[in-house]
Amino acid sequence: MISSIVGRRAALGWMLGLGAALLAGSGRGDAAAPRVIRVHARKFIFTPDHIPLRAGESVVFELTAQDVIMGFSVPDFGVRADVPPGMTVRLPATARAAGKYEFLCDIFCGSGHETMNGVIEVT
Ligand SMILES: [Cu+2]
Repeated sequence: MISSIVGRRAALGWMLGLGAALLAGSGRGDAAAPRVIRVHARKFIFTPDHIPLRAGESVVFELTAQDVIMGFSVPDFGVRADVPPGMTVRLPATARAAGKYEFLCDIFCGSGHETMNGVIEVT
C-alpha cells in the first residue's frame, strides 16, 4: 500500500520534471540559435560583400566556393576557414563592438585575389 503511493508520487514527479525539461529545452533552443549567414565565394568576389551584424551577436557563416579553394577570414573576429568548392563550411563567429571590419580571402586564388574582400558592419 505505502509502496504503491510512493511509486505513484515518483511517477508523477518524473512526468512533471520531464514536461518542465521539454519546455525549458524548446525555449532555450529558439533564443540561443545563432543566425545563419550564407556567403558565397567565386573568383574574385564574395556575395554578399557587405554583412550587417548587431554588436555581440553570435552567427554562423555558411560558406561555399564556386571554382577553387578559397579562404574566408575575419581577422578582427579571430576566425577563418578554408572553403573547398562543393562543400558547405560552417564557421561560428561573434560580432565585436560597433564598427566596420574587413573580411577577405586569405588563400591565393589568382590575379584579383588581392582585392577579394568585403565589410562586416556592426551596429
Ligand atoms: Cu583568394
